[in-house]
Amino acid sequence: MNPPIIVKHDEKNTNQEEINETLSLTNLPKHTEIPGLELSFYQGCWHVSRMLPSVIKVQQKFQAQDTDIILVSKPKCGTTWLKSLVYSIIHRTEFTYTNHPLLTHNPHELVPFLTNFYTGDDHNALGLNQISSPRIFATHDPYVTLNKSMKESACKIVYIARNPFDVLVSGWHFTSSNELVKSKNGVSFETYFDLSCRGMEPGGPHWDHVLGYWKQSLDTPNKVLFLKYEDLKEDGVVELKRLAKFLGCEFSLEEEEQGVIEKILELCSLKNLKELEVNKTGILKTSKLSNLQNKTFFRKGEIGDWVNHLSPLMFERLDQVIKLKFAGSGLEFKIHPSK
Ligand code: PAP
Repeated sequence: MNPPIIVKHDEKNTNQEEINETLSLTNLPKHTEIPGLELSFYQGCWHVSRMLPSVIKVQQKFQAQDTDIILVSKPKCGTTWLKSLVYSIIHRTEFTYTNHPLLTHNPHELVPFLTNFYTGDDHNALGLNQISSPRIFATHDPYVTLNKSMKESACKIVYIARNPFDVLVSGWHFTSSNELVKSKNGVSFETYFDLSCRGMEPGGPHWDHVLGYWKQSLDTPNKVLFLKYEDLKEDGVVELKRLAKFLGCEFSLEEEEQGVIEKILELCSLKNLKELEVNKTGILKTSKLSNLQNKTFFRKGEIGDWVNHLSPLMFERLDQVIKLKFAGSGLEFKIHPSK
């Protein structure tokens, strides 16, 4: 096993002005409707401005290997969960369930975002070559911004989508817990809701992000696997089998009989991860976004929590946007739990 990849950020190495100039970011559309969190519009997607130089470096400099596994999501669609699951599937013969790295490491440490390697002077990117294959990385980038070598190599891309109503609520909670946002008196749910309906939240517009990968998964199903958070919640065994098969490491009959799939699901369940000391305390060591606490990644994890936040009028407005944007795509989302 590789040791967990903990990339520390040396703010002194991040000469933001210089990077902005090099990458000609200053003329991009920006908005500051979420106080403390400036967003910039790059290639059809709203990014947190201070992350954008790293996003562009990944796009320009990363070199994918054929054996890489790239996990992709719009923020708050199940990234943390997917990281835990894929890490556990890939490394399933290396650990028992009493000495598993997930028991002592936040999933974001075990499966890093690619942007973590491209901050400041890029010295962290050197570490990429020291990771043994298959390397597992994550990104929130939309398909248009995805690094060319990821598209052209034989690496596998796993996308996770989630119903836009719960994503919005999850996004608001997460954004509200951001120290920079809190220091500016936070963002109201109404403001965040309105921004999301206009596609102007981090990672938005939601529909463009999802549809970009949805189309790719239909065109190249062996290259891009499209998962839904709700399917994973309601039929984890079936989805994990699909996932392992796609990754080329199908569960054997013997493993199935031994309950390996169920054990992975249990290990990676929100209930289990949320109660671990490592996830209850501490600051995410790989985060560049100011003091992100490990616990902020584990909240309710339900299908349908939006009913506790959206008024009927709000539901109506977002529902209309969603119906319009996803019309004809064949893509549908479950917004209530089955049972
Ligand atoms: P990120 O994109 O910032 O990494 P991400 O992990 O995608 O965040 O989203 C967090 C959501 O996934 C939270 O949803 P909620 O706000 O509706 O509760 C979080 O609770 C949920 N989540 C985290 N880990 C798990 C898990 N193991 N199983 C199910 N849901 C999870």
